[in-house]
Amino acid sequence: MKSIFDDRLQKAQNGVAKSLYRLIAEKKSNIVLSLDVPQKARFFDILNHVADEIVVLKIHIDIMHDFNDDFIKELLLLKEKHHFLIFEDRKFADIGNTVKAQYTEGIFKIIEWADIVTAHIFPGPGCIEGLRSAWQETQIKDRAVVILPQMTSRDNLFDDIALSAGIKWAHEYCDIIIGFIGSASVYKDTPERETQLMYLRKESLPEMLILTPGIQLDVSGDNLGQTYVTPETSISQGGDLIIVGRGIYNAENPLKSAEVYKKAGWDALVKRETEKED
Ligand code: S5P
Repeated sequence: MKSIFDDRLQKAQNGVAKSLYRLIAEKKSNIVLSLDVPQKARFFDILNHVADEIVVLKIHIDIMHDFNDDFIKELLLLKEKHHFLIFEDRKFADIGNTVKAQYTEGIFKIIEWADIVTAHIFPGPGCIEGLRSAWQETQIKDRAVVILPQMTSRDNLFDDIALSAGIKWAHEYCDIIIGFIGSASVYKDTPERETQLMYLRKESLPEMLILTPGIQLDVSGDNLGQTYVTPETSISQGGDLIIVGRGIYNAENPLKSAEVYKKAGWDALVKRETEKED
């Protein structure tokens, strides 16, 4: 029997995308854990509990207290043991020369350990070229970028023009761009009730992955402008992976919560993919 996303795996050019498609099928999970927890002990405690349920660990390295090289060593050991990819949500947003330095230098040396990073599209393609140039020069085998043609924050300034530019650049830089951050809650500026997320799925290369943050089962937002939809809503509109943060790490029992999100995400994905085949 064909496993989920087999066709997309065959088409994928980037090594990180291939690994991710394989992990999704093997772990039967489309969960990206957004572990925005600055205390190292709590961070690793939660990660140790939920690592088998997730396929990607997304972090913001600049929020960690007491960052040092040991943090990365410990992270890489857990990656090896539990099989997940590491995603630094850096949201690069500058000229190519600057993002190249931010990706490779400083105390974090992100390129050395992050399989995936995020980049904004508004600086133009030079931002992507800067990251790609760093990747080519360091000759690290598998590195990937996810771009943001949408966001989940209330009243953001992303529009249909940004969306189309993101889709176009993802085509052009598909050696390093493996997909998008998507948001299910924004409608396109057209009479049809089509969301930007549906359009993103329809117009982008099939092998592109769509990762959707702003996911919670029981709440619709926070008091700082975040908006949430359920895993079902996001996946039915074209999201492939669900990014879950506080819904898991702030739960009384993060493992139980991760299991609930994993089942909701996986069931919705299997339903969508099965209906497509019929
Ligand atoms: O549009 C976006 C893009 C991102 S990457 N909206 C988001 O919320 N994110 C990130 O997803 C955000 O930086 C945070 O790390 C995570 C959502 O966390 P949660 O606690 O709201 O689930």
